[in-house]
Parts: sequence; C-alpha cells; structure tokens
Amino acid sequence: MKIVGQPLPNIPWRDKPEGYDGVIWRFEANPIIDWNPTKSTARVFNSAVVPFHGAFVGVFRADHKDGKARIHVGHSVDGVTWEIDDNPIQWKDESGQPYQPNYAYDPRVVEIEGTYYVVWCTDFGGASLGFGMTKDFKEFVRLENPFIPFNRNGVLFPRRVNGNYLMLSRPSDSGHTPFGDVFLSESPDLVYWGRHRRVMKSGGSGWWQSVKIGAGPTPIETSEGWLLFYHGVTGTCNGLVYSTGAALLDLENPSKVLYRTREYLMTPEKPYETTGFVPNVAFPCATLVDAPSGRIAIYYGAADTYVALAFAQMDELVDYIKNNSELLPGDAEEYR
Ligand code: BMA
Repeated sequence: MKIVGQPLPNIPWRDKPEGYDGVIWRFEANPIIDWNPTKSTARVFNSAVVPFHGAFVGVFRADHKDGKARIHVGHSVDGVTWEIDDNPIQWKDESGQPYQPNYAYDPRVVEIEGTYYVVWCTDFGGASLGFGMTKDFKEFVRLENPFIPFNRNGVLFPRRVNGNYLMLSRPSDSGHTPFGDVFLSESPDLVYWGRHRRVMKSGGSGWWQSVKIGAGPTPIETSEGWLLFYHGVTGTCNGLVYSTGAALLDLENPSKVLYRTREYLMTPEKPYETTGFVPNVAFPCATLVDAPSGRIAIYYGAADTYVALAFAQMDELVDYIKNNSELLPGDAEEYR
C-alpha cells in the first residue's frame, strides 16, 4: 500500500497516543486557531492548507464581526501556528477588473500542474461554487463559476484522470439543505463541465450519514484507490451533527466507490467540537500528506468556530476502511 505523491518531511505530526484505538487521532493542542484570530475576524474554521515553498499556506474561511463569511490567506512555517491576513482575498476577474464575491466560505485548495485552484461556496443567486486560481497566493484570478445554483462542497482532484479535470460537488438548496449526495463532473478545460455521475448517497445502516454527505479535502491518490474523507450529517432534536468518514474511489473511474466506512471515523466529542457558534461540527477541508511515510495530517473546522488538526497513518486507515465498509445500492456502479 502506498500514497502516490511527494515527500513532505515537515508535515505536522504526532504519533498515535498509546492505548488509543481509533484510526484518526487529534492534536493534543487543539484547536490551533481560536476565537478572534485577527482584528476583523471572529471565527476561522473549515479551511484549506497546502505546502508552499518549504512552508505552508492556507485559504481560511473567516466569519467577520459583521457575521459574513469571507476567505483570507494565511501563512505558517510549521502548519500549526498561523499568521492570517486581516483582509480578505482581493480577486480580479480574467480581464483584470476587481471582483469581490458577496460571501465566500468552505474553501478547498489544490495544486494542479503548478497552479493553485480555490473552490469555495459563493453567492450566485444562492449558494453555488465559486472558482479561482493563484500561483503565488498574492494575486488571485477569479474564474467562471463551474455550476449553476445550488451547490456546495466543490472539491477538485489533484490531477486529470483520463485527460479530464474532475470535481466532486454536492447539489443542494439555498438554505440548510436537508438532503445531499456527492456527485462527480468532468471538464477538459476547467470551464465546461459535464458527464455528471452520482458517486455516493447519504444513508445506509450508519445513521451518522443519514441526512446528507459532502466531499471533504482533495482526494489522496493511493495504490488502493482515491482516498476521500467526507462529512456525514445526521439530525437530532438539537440540530445537525457533522461527523467524518472516508471512502476509497476507483482510480480510473472515481464515480465508483470501492469501500466506504459504515461507522464514522471522527464525531464531535471534544469541547471545541461540541461547543461553539454551531455545536457538533467536525468538518474536514484539507489534508497534508507525506507520501513515503504514509502520514496524513487532517485540517478540520470545529463547531464553526475553530481550526483543529488530526492525524492518520495511510496503511492503517486504508485497512480499516476496507474491513469496515458498507456500500449503498448504486455506490459501486456508474450512476448516470
Ligand atoms: C454547512 C456549511 C458549513 C458549516 C455547516 C454547519 O451547511 O455551511 O460551512 O460548517 O453547515 O453549520
């Protein structure tokens, strides 16, 4: 079993605590970003991190003190301590004109062929996917929105598959959507998207993913398939609960699910996950990966208030997913 990717010897890392029997373990100093991290921002969570020039850069969801969500750049030497810009990203459109989204949240970032792409949730007559690129995290170019409303949780694959770019997304409604499956779309040029397929449905015997599911971080290429962390949502009399699961998708045709966790891997347990602006949310948006060692660091938003960090070891995690899998009808097929 191996990860297909680059070494990242400076990945933030902790060995699994002695006696702990889960396959994802939390950083003991969580949360790594607390309330009011900059002058204008109240809460930073559900954010994306990538390696950059020997250190790390992030695109952070920041809910401002006016209550509105925007996205900001941050830098870190160790992936744990972050300097976040107080100003949101200033976009220009492809003709060089300034462009600012009305709101922006839940960004994912991926490097493809030397360019960093950002997908976020934007206002496009309702919640939909915003899209842009940067090469240096200083100048950002806003690109065409990939899909019509309503949609969330857009996640690009880190390379083309069979010549096309791939994006996972979760078609939704304009509010706190009470449904949601993960879909896959292809594009030859990152402008025109089609060949839509349904990848995974909510539901199954595991109630933690009974209401809706959505892709989390950029899928990780492994010898066993694309490793996808995703969030699964259940309803309670106190509102929705966001847990984390994982799946392995077919390498050549990622619309087919090979394995998928029947039980969650992580659910809100710690005070910073169960208590905050929105209680009971563990929402993964990014991973860092050291391919030779199989180490995975997971960045997740906690309680719509904090950024937290957790860790997994690829071979142990993949074994677990394979041995504790439950596919739903249609998961393993190409659903068109
Ligand atoms: C979802 C998104 C996430 C958020 C979650 C819980 O609909 O808005 O950003 O973490 O709800 O509030």
